Amino acid sequence: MTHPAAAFARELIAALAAQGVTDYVLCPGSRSGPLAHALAEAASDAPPVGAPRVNLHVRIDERSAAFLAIGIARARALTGPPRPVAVITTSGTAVGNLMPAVMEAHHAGIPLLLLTADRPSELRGTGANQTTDQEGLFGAFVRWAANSSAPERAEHGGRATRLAARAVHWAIGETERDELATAPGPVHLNLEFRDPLGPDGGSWPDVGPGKATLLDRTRTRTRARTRLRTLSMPARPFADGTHGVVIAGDGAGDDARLVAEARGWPLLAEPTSGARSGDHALIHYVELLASEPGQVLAERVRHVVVIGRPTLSRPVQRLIDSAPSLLVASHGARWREVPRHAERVLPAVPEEWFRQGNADDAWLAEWRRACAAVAAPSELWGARAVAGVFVSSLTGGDVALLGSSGPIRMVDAVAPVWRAGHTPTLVANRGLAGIDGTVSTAMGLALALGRPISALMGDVTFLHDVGGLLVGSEERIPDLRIVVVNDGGGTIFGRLEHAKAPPENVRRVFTTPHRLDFAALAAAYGARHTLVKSAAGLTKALAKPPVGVHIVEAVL
Ligand SMILES: Cc1ncc(C[n+]2csc(CCOP(=O)(O)OP(=O)(O)O)c2C)c(N)n1
Ligand SMILES: [Mg+2]
Repeated sequence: MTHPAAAFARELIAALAAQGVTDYVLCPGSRSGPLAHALAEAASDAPPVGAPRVNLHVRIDERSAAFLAIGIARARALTGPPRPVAVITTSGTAVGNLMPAVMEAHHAGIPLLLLTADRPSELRGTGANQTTDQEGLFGAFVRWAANSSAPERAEHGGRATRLAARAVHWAIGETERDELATAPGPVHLNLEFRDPLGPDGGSWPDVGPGKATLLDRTRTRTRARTRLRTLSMPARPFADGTHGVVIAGDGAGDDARLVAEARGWPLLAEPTSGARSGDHALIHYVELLASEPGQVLAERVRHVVVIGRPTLSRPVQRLIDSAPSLLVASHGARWREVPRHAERVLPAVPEEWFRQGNADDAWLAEWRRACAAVAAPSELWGARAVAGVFVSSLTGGDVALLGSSGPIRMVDAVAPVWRAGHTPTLVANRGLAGIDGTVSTAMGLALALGRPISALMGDVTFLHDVGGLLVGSEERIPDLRIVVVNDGGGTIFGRLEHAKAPPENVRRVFTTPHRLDFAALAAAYGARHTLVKSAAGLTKALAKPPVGVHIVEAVL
């Protein structure tokens, strides 16, 4: 006889798959057993009749699993419409471990489906083991949360299918609310299961093709975007020849370059903007803005257009703060983080901004000259040099992940301006800029893309999520190279105001130095390890694409 829990789990997975959810990250546990059995069957070499095709990854640590899911979702978004990635956990503290990734996904606009198993309501508040208040645990960090009562024998089915449809709908940001407020994000389904939780050998249901396949959704979304692009904007938002700049933050995309070129304005593009190309993009813009001549130029700026979400440097933030006229578009998921003085905040770049104007060529030329005059500190070996070698090892089609703290800022300082259309894809968890989950995110990116990728991160960032290196013996190992900048701790704080404290205090409570043996660590996780101490050594270590996991430790 079929078990109600098992039947519900099969229907839910079948319905999610029909909605386009192909990737599942599962953590072990008993209460989530019905989902685990269903996924194991569907992902097996000989799936039962009617089971959907799914990509299954199994991880022990739920915090790492959820960041792995972020990596997978980021990879999917590089090649298509937003596609939710499911994370499955048992009850209790397992659920709480998802929170960091849920917060990042909320701010970065990444669709995650959190499927958390729970005791049935009659066992809650009775002292049952591993039972807590899971409903609503993620608070404002999820687009939608629903509790699903324990499946009953008398049920006819269909409930899991409807739940799946609504969950996907919310996760990809396709809601009826104000379009400005919608963006992909995490969704929580708290799923009660009553015993028995074991396998029942039951058959897979036919849930139909799914009300709307993701492909259909893409079409609706494209239409929505076109509509937004023609939103009525002031007929001439920028008078010809006015002095403006375009700031391209995380996730801006090529639109930022096109707008800068149409207006004839300089383009200040962060490395993960995807817009750091063409001849309007400037290098050394952070150093320029921090300098005297840069401040004089900044004072003459009339319009600041921000596309994407800039987070990396204080001089850029000051330019935004002091802009006499500020327009923001495609800023990311959470519009409350937009600077308060923005006159207009648009979900997408309006068509008018792309229309060619009569540019004041002298304005751009001044910026170019000023940037060229900023002497970039040259360095034989140091964090800048590592970033420089790392970035120059990347070519047009490459994807790389940048950790928070020093490394992404070094890349901002040294990365070239690429030829339009030849930019490597640089990604980073800039939603909340945490140093957590970075190894796992890189793993997820590499697994989902199915080709070698590389990551650059600091030593503390690496150690924070070193558990992300744990890939079980039954699991697929990605081809991933992680370049770790080992400068003996979190050195970013030494460049901030904290450095005024006595050095021994700064060391202990900010830098947090360690004595980690990275070679031993890599060996324990079955990863390759290479120690490099020079730019030439690093260049050599990066010459060939990685096979399996390869830790390149750049000791400063
Ligand atoms: C989860 C989380 N905890 C703490 C921080 C604060 N934080 C920012 S940078 C940093 C140190 C990072 O050190 P490392 O990765 O070695 O980079 P470095 O500063 O040396 O360039 C810390 C602890 C954070 N961003 N995220
Ligand atoms: Mg460090």
